[in-house]
Amino acid sequence: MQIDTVTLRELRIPLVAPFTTSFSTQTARTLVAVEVAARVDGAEVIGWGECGALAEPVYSEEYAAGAMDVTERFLLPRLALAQRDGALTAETAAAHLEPIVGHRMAKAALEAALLDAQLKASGTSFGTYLGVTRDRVPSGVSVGIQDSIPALLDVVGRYLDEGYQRIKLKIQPGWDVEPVRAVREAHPEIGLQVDANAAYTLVDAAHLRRLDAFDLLLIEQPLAEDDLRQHAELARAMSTPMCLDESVVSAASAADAIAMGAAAVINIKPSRVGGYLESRRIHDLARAAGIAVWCGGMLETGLARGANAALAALPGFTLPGDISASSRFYERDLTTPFVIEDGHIAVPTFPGLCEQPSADALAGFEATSRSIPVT
Ligand code: OSB
Ligand code: MG
Repeated sequence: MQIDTVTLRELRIPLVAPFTTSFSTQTARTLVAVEVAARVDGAEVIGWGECGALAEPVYSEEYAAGAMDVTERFLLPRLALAQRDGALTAETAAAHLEPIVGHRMAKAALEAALLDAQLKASGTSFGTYLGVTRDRVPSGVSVGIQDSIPALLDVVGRYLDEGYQRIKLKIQPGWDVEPVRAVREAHPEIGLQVDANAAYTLVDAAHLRRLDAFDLLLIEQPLAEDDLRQHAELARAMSTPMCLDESVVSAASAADAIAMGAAAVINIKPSRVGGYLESRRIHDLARAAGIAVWCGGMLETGLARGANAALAALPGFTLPGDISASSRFYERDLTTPFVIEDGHIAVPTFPGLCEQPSADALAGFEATSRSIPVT
């Protein structure tokens, strides 16, 4: 393919309600949307990608403005060089970008836009490209830290009424055993799991073991991103299955975590690991190792929510993902909103990774934009 222009837009989209985790309270999603104008086999086509980076470097070291900068300054020039030989495809982009260290979310957004352009050019859906066999995936929801336990029970009850098939509670020191106990007592049968976003240390092991009483599906990332060995130690001390999010940034780190016994389950977030193609490799190696995976999220808009659903339709995704309806986060999405039906989200059948976003919605949410010729 030949890229002509890349337009980077920083968007700020209000959330339906504040989303509080151990690292921040977000009231809006600030994100970078990547639009690639390209030619594939002579046909002009537009591809879209969404960058998972948040406004601030609090989940990982990436942040939206930084992703825009690294894309313009370092990633696009490398793709420009690569395409001079006519060798650029979505599948080779990651190799061309490999000399740039890190910045996986920025790379993932660019790769997604190239893949979207390529698949739109051939009229192929992402699910077909991946070879999935399911046409819908069970929908889970991530519930932020609330002001009180009654407020939490109210929010959880409403999500269950909407049909969500499993509930993930964000936890942090001071908001863990009691909220989890309250939800478990109110709903003895539901699929329930917790996510600490690295808010604990191994010193908290005895306290975290108290969560073993609540029949949780898993505990996600209790310790710091680089604490693989300590996660392995904590995993041995708890009966709740250990799941990693932040620590797994590549197939290589997934292989290490599995070998060390640091992960019984892996949250695959396409943005965190550098894209959908690396996500599939992690899925493949985890499946071969007998490790369950599920698809995590970064409050995706319609530019990426459907692609996450397609990925999650691969056979190794045996646990419900954080793939909720658009309405979980947004009153107005950039594309046709994704809806929950009978507890599931449909795997899209449109060509590419996403629908063409609404020009009105883009304009309404746009903070800044830059169009960069790629020559
Ligand atoms: O840890 O999974 C996480 C959102 C932002 C950053 C980190 C996380 C999350 C979520 C939301 O839990 C998941 C979603 O997009 O539905
Ligand atoms: Mg997480």
